[in-house]
Amino acid sequence: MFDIADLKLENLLCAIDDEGIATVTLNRPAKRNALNAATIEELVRLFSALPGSDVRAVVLRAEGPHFCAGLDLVEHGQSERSPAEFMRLCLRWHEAFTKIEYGGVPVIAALKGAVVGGGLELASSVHIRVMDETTYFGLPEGQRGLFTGGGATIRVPALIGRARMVDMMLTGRLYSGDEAVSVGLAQYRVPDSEAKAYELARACAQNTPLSNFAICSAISHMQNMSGLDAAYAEAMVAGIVNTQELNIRSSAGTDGDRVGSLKYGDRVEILEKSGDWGRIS
Ligand code: 1HE
Repeated sequence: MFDIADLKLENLLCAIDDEGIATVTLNRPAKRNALNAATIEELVRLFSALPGSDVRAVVLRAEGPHFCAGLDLVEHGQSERSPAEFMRLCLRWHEAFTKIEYGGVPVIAALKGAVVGGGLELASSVHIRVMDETTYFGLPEGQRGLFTGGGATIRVPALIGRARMVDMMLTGRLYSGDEAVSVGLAQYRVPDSEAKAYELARACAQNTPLSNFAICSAISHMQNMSGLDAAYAEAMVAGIVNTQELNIRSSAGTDGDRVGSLKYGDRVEILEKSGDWGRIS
């Protein structure tokens, strides 16, 4: 396991429990967790390190009542960035969010309050979004004379479609409540988004790391490919994942209680994982 202290985090917190669940906290509540350049660099460092560690799932949460207010507008205003400087900053945002989406470790966001602008760009890079009653989503860039720079043009239409994103940016439309779930901005809406995020993280952590790696990287990669290339890549990934050796009790063969290795096609009734018994099919 890597040493979190080596990452020297100031705007994020990270803690890893005995089950391999990492809690990553956006920790600038006084600034509504606005993303300054330093926070982006910390996200890059942290999400570069987590996939190679023993971490099995990540809960991304925030201090304070709001998940994330997007780009740090104060820093942006004071920095007087040139076009080239802001372009390079956006590339660092892409680096951070690509690490999250393609890292191969399930990341579940516990959302609350404002998930706006770059906050929505961050949220849309995770694998599962859980919202509570206070959560709302917006892209206020259009009203502020800005444009998205952290991947919204790629990830948000993938969630809700191009027309809804254009509407959000042109008119400042916000989504909340059941509507946010029905359009695809969140997969779950519950009273306590953190409790649900941990429940989901523990469930994901029961899967084999190799399956999770494929689910949390290959599916995204395949969206970038032609259908023909994606089919080829899927076969390659399945070749690796579906022939992995598992510690299982299989009903295949004559010995229904056998503890042994799973081969693709075996009918598996129970799988021993972290001391619990779960059913897979
Ligand atoms: C900030 C930021 C910020 C708050 N950058 N400092 N994002 C936005 O357009 C959203 C801007 N923020 C808001 O709309 C509101 O702050 C919230 C709805 C998120 C929260 O409202 P509220 O009433 O709880 O807080 P507040 O009083 O507005 O702000 C509290 C403090 O947070 C205050 O600092 P203080 O030192 O005066 O106490 C605010 O300045 C600070 N704060 N939001 C910096 N965003 C790669 S391109 C991405 C492009 C974008 O993301 S555009 C969207 C930008």
